Amino acid sequence: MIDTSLAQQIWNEVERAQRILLHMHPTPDGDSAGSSLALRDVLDSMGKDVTLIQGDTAFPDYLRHLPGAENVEPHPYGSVETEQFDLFIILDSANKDQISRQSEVVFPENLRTLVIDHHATNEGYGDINWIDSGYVATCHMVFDLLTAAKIEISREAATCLFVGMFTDSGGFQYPPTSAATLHAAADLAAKAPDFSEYIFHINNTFDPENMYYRGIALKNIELFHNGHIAISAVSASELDSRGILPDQADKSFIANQLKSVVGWDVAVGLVESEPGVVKASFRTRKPEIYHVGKIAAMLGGGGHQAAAGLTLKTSLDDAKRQIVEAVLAWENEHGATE
Ligand SMILES: [Mn+2]
Repeated sequence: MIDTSLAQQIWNEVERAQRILLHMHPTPDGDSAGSSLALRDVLDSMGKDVTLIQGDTAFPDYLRHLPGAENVEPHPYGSVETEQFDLFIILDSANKDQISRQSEVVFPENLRTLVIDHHATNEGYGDINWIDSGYVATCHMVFDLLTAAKIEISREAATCLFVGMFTDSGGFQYPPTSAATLHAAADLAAKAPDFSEYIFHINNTFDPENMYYRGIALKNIELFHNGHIAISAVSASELDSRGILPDQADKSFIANQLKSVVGWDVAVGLVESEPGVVKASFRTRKPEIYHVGKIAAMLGGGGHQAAAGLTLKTSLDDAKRQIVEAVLAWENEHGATE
């Protein structure tokens, strides 16, 4: 639930602004794309001059059929003339790295910033911050914000919000999915009755290379700490050997597969996207013991209780060592026992 006075403050801010900037975070997911596309649709209907930039990453093919995707502009934050905007609404981005990693993110003095996010690690770096890790998706926050102001949600915006809620919750599985999540999803589904077609596209838009990666990743499983930590690491040369692009190496999928094994409490998919750069995806089957968002944050990453991400500028072997050490340090501090 959004606090009434905060909702009022946010809408006052939107009211005052004419030129509004929105972005997507690096490697955008359904929640980043869905929340920004939906808000773009709503603000556009309100007569605002809205610019939605794709940010660091090319807009991914599997999200390209989302309504409004054609309005995404192919710029990173660093190439935008930010002085021209009155307000930057920053969605689903736990820190400024999630705005851009290509250049330092600076806000010009005249630009008001509004952060809306559900990552527990978000410290609130905007002029106004609405951060609530009780939400499973930023799309649900946007839904509540619109509902609080009794703003009409179009079929297109409803589709985008539904998709973000569905994907970020893993199909309504992950905490903190609640009755409130399902009520919001039901309202959105009523406005966008063909939601399942969009979910089909998202789950069935693979390249052969996605499968080649999965094959290598499942072959490379290693266990640490008496088998409580399972890590699958795929090197840049292995990607190369099958013509797999780093974006086709879905390490979150692999981490989810690993965590399905009884006893593999912390599951990590590692991909060396280029020599010396390792990207990690964390999942846990015991979020009450291992807050992987906070564990990833110990190494400069971030995320949620049961799902998190991290980039390390090091070798694969050193990345494994750092991650295992971070999990052990977390256990020592929080008294995780078997
Ligand atoms: Mn999210």
